Amino acid sequence: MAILLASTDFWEDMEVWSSGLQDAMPEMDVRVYPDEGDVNDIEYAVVWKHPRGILTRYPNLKAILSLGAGVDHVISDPELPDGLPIVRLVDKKLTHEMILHSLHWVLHFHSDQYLYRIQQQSREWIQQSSVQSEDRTIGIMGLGNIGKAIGDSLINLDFKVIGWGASPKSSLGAIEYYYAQEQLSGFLSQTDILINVLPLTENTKDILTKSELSYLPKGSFIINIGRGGIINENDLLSILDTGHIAAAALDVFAEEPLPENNSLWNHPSVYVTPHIAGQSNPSSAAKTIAENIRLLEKGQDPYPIYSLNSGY
Ligand code: OXD
Repeated sequence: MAILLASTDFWEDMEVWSSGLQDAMPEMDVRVYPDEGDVNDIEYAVVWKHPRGILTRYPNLKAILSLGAGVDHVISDPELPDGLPIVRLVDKKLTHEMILHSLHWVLHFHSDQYLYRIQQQSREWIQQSSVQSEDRTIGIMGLGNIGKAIGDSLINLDFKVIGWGASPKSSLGAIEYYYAQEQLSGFLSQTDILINVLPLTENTKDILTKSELSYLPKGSFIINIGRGGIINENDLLSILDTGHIAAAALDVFAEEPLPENNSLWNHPSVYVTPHIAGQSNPSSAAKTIAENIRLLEKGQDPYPIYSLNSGY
C-alpha cells in the first residue's frame, strides 16, 4: 500500500511532508511524485496543485486528499478519475493561522494603522478618533469551520460579527447570519470590514462585482483570504480608485502567483501577501490526513468530503 504526494507548488517542502506522513503512517509507503514506483501500489493521493492528468495513472487509487483547505486545485483537473472521494483539509493549526491573519488585518484597519503609515510619510501628527470595537461590524462571507472560528475570535474582542453564506445555517452563536443572493446587499451594507473565506465554486465566482462592492459603506475595508476569483479584480481596482473602499488586504488572487504586470501590486490602498494566510502545518496536517486515510481503510467516511452538489 502506498501514498503518493504530488504538488507543483510545495517542492521545497515535499521532504517535510513526506517524513511527516511517514511518521504518522509507518505502515504505508510514502512516495513523492514523480518517484511513484509501481503505479499499482498507489492507493491514496495527497495533493496540492498536482500536475494535471496524473491521477488517472493509478488503477488502485481509493481517494484524493488535499494538502490545503480548498479543493478547487483538485477539481479543476480535467482528467480526474471518476467517483473517488475527494477530502478537504480541516486542521486546527491551519484554522489558527487563518484566525491570526484575519485578526492582524482587522486590527490594522480598525486602529487606523494604514492611515498612520501614510501620515508618517509626510510627518503629519494627527490623532484619528478611535472607534470602539463594538461599534465596528465585521462581515464574514463563508461560515464553515474557518469562517466561524474567525468570527468567534472577533466576538471575543467585542466586535459585532455578521455572516453570509449560500444556504441557511444554525448554531452560529452571536453571529447574525444572512444567506442567499437576496440577503447579500443587506449584509454588505452593514459591513465595515469584509472578510472573505468563501471557496471558489461555480456559484461564488465573481460574486462580488462593482454593484455588490458598492453596497459596502464608504470607507470600508476588504480582507480576502478565500479565493481570488470571488472578487472581480478589475471592479475592485476601480472602486478602490474612487476611495469608496478605503483599503484591501489580499492574500489570494484570480491568477497566482500574481502576475508582475497586475495593477494590484502597486495600488496605494492594496496590501498583497502571497497566499500565506493559512499555510498547512506539515506536522499537524499529516496527522489529520493520516486519520482520514485510516477512516477510509475502515470503510468509514473521512471528514470533510468534497460535495459535488455544494461545490466545496
Ligand atoms: C488553501 C490553503 O486551500 O492554503 O488555500 O490551504
